[in-house]
Amino acid sequence: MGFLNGKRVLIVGLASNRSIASGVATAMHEQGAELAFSYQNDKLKPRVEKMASELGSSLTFPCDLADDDSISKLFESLSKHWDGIDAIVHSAAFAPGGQLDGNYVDAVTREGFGIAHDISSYSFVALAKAGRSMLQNRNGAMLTMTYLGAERALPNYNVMGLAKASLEANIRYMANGLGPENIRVNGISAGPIRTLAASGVKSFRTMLKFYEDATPMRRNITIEDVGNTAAFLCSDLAAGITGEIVHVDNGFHMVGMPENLA
Ligand code: NAD
Ligand code: 0WE
Repeated sequence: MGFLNGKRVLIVGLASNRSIASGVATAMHEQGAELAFSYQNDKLKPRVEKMASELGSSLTFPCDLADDDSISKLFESLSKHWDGIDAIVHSAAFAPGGQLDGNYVDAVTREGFGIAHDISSYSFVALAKAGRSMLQNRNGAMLTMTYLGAERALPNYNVMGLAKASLEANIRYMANGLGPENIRVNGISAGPIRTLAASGVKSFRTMLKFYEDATPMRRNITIEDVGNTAAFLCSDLAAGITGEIVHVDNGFHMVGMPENLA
């Protein structure tokens, strides 16, 4: 028995057991949720099927967030198994290689800007458009993952910072548009975690060390930390929370000067 008992949750963005989506899925499973998953491409299919089955789910469907037909098909397929969805978790982002390296003004291109905003922000409302009828009139919830780079300029995060700023505004407008249908929309701003999306980021090691030293909790965030907050935000315990962005970052975002430098 858990606080998500009887809830059906679609999770978009599972790629490995290090994915934030994996922490979310595990926490939600622990709280009694029934899960379904989408995967980006055939390469990820077997991995996602295996992780799903370990969480008691046989519901896995392909979905490329760049493609509206693919998104429609996801909900068409899922509707053959479920008559409704209680929550959709969006845990995906993408900017083309080269965008997240070096001076922002040099690195950004019109194409890179477009793709980053398309996959990392538009896709969240695209899921809402396609999943809306299945979320209606059942205390529905939507959740996405954002990062401090939306609020502050950070080295190398570059155009992804703009895309996350767009995603955060998207959360507020979606919350406003879907509230009358009893659907809540929230975001988690997670601290840095070593996932596939973080691999190859040059300054990542340094960044993890900087966070560990600067956060009031003196440690880095885990996918379990993010997963537990995600489970709460998608549950009826969070019934009064919408349009909100919860920082799950051990307090990093609110520190002015790190204590270890004083
Ligand atoms: P990850 O690599 O495990 O997950 C990223 C996911 O995005 C993958 O499953 C990938 O398949 C999916 N994706 C990318 N393009 C897609 C497309 N066109 N169609 C469908 N799926 C697509 O990395 P992660 O760190 O777990 O990232 C999940 C989310 O968390 C992202 O939104 C990321 O920005 C956010 N986030 C990550 C961190 C961090 O430090 N890792 C911190 C804050 C927020
Ligand atoms: O949102 C992210 C990462 C998103 C991401 C990562 C990649 C790497 C591979 C988007 N697109 C791509 N494209 C690729 O080709 N994070 C919050 C993790 C992250 O990424 C950084 C960070 C942090 C933190 C990049 C630079 C600086 C910090």
